[in-house]
Amino acid sequence: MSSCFNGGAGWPEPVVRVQAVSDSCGATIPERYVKAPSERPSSLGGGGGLNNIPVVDMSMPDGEETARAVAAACREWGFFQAVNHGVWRGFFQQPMEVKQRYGNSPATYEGVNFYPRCPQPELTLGVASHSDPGGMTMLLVDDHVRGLQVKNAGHWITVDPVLDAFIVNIGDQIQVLSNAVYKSVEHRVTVSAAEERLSLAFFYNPRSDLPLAPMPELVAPPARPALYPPMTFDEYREHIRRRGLSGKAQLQSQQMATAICGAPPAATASSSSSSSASSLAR
Ligand SMILES: O=C(O)CCC(=O)C(=O)O
Repeated sequence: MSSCFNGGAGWPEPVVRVQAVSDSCGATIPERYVKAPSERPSSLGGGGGLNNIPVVDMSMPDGEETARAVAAACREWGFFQAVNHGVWRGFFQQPMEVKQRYGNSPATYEGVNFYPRCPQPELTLGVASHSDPGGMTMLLVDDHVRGLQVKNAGHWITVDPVLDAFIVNIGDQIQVLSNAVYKSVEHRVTVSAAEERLSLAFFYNPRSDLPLAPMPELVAPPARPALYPPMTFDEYREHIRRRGLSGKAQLQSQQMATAICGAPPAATASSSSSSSASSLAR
């Protein structure tokens, strides 16, 4: 991946010395950060710049209704903003030893993204188009600076962040487990000439050595065969590392391999699914 702000060896490893690049940019960005016209922020714009990923109110009294709203968002968008989640109050009221358990959990990975001002934002991206390789991501973003764009029906939708919301998105591993019922959707980040931006990402990932495959209850050939072969998260990350960020190409190539080679053996798929689902739930 190459961009003004996260250049070099390829996500997920952070290779970011972006402030230095930004400080020395002057009025133009270095050639290597200029995106091909089809990848620039203006490409495939649409939706009239609407900011319409679903917003789900987590404080609704009817839990079933909340679950339905989350499920619909995961099916149709792969993204939603969770508001009234009560995480802050609930979290900080916990005893210290409980709070400490949340620090440095091996199942999570936290990243801070900093996007400095950029003199030519129309030519580049802060983060290139990608889907998240893990289970699920929760983002806290600047509520006064836009930048995150989500692909929907072939168009880039700019997210309008709601104050104190978590932006939640499905990653590739949940798309695999759900046999593509829930979507891990392409997203990217634009930069601004006027304002810098910060975001904080919490990545919830499965155990790295457990083969993940579609859950048996979501597989019903011939109408709905298993769309992905079993693969551990380590193997999947290695696959991505070799290919670099490329939108949804990683999962699509797996899907193609399954179509050519046939469905994975049922025993492997079922033996992995229940434990993988619980590890993803962490
Ligand atoms: O900064 C953002 O809004 C999104 C960052 C992102 O896509 C990522 O960290 O994977």
